[in-house]
Order: sequence, then C-alpha cells, then structure tokens
Amino acid sequence: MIKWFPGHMHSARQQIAEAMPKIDLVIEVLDARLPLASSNALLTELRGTKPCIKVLNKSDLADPGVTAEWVRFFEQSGKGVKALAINATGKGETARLTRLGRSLMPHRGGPGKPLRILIVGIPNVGKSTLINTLCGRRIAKVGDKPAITRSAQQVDLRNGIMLYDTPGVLAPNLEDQRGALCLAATGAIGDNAMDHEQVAAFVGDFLLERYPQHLVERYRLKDMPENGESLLEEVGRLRGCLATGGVVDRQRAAELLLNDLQGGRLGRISMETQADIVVV
Ligand SMILES: Nc1nc2c(ncn2[C@@H]2O[C@H](COP(=O)(O)OP(=O)(O)O)[C@@H](O)[C@H]2O)c(=O)[nH]1
Ligand SMILES: [Mg+2]
Repeated sequence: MIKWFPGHMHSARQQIAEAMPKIDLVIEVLDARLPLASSNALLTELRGTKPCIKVLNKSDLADPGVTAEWVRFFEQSGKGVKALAINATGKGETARLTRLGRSLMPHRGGPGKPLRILIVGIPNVGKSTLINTLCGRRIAKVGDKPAITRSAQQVDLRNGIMLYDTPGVLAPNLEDQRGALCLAATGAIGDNAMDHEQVAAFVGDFLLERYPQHLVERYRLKDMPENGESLLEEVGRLRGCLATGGVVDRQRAAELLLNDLQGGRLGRISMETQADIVVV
C-alpha cells in the first residue's frame, strides 16, 4: 500500500554507527501521537548503552493522558533511558530538555569538554524545529513536507553543548500496517505515498472508536456514522465536498479529514496507546 524509502536512508546505519563513539548523549525525537510507529529499532541497536532521551515531541497535538503513560513506559524501558514530552516550537520546553541532558552527563559540558548530543528520528517528527529552538535562531530547515534535504550540521550552542544532527534521519518502519497508516495519517510519510481515502477511512474508524466526541464537536454530527467510510460520506456532505450530480467527492472529504487531524483541529489526539504494542 505505502511505498516510500528515500535512497539516502540506506546509509544511515553505517553513519550512525560511525558517529556514535563521538557522542555523549542521543536524543531520539518521536512523535508523541505515535511513539511506536515513529521509532526505529535500528537506533536502539546502534545506541548500545549510550544514554538516550526519548523526546515525545508535538505533545501539544497529542492526548495528554496517553502521553503521560508513554513517558512512564519509556522511562521504565531500559537503563539510561529518559523520556520527556515537549513542544519543540516552545523555548521554555526545550530548556527542560537541556537541563535533563546536563543532569545525565554531569562530567561533560565544561570548557574543552562539550556535551555532544546527536539528534535522531524519522522525518517530520520535529528534529529541525527542536534544533532551531535549542539554538534560539533558525539554522535548520523546517518543512511541512517530509524528507527535506539539508546539509551536514554540527552546531555549537555556546553553552557547553554541541549538537549533531547528521546523520540524524532514520527510515520509518512501514512493515507494520497499522503503524504505517498512523504515519500516513499524521503526514509523516509524504502525500504521494498514500491513498488518501484508505488512510482517511482508517482514521475515521479509529476516531469513531476512541475520540467520537471530537468528531461530533468538529463536524456537528447528528448521528454517529457506523464506520470510517460512512463518516467520510457524512463529512463530505456536511462540508460540501460534492462532485457533479451531488455525490460526495470522497477524495476531497478524505483530504479534509486528514488536514483537520494534522492541523490539530480535531482536538488533541493520540493514535497509539500501549494497547497497540505489537508483541513479537
Ligand atoms: N504542533 C507542533 N508542530 C511541530 C512541533 N515540532 C515541529 N512541528 C512541525 O512539524 C513539521 C516538521 O518539523 P521539522 O522540524 O521539519 O521535522 P524534521 O523532519 O524532523 O526535521 C513542521 O511543520 C513543524 O513546524 C511541535 O512540537 N508541535
Ligand atoms: Mg529536518
């Protein structure tokens, strides 16, 4: 269904392995709405015993209760792992991250001994935004569209912290079907890689089950549609996504629903809870 694998990600494994000895701390940026689907098992393997902070970014868009559960889950997931929910666009929030980083590595950060941090994550989780906020200025390209290319970066924050964001891009894991749909739903894996109607129907089914009230409020629904497909029909009708002859243009209705989800207009929504952990 979803095919998307930029060539430059093939070498990420080797590059990360090579960078690791020069790094004190890894910041793995995850999307708080889908912490599993936005993670990459490769990093766990390459990181070894290096301390790691799992940043659950975009927490402003996620369900706060669910995010709090994820933070607890990751904190208990292994030695040397910390977790923090933030909104990378906010200065105050990244200050908490800096403090946590320093507390994990108290012997680094002095003169001649910078705290060397590698920032990694799959595309679109907010790595560049985080780097810009940490720097206090815009040095990394931020894009709505995933996989924007940018040059190698090593940034001296002039506070004893050195940031590396290369090689920082990991490939998303698209093997798990539900995870891939969550990634597509939140816009993490590019427009042309997905069938909007299929993704929107999945989102519809999911929202009807977990967040029905959010749908009622956004679209002023009178009756609850039975499933995602009929939700799309209803939303299309209510919002005037009509083709000739008055039939609902499902493609447009799908895009409308996904845009609302991605823009946070459906409220704070988490796509994954711990019940979604696939036991392997
Ligand atoms: N609402 C919200 N949007 C964010 C946050 N962090 C990043 N974004 C947005 O997510 C998109 C991708 O961010 P970017 O930094 O380019 O991701 P990268 O591909 O990991 O470098 C951009 O549109 C950002 O403005 C956040 O904490 N909250
Ligand atoms: Mg980026």
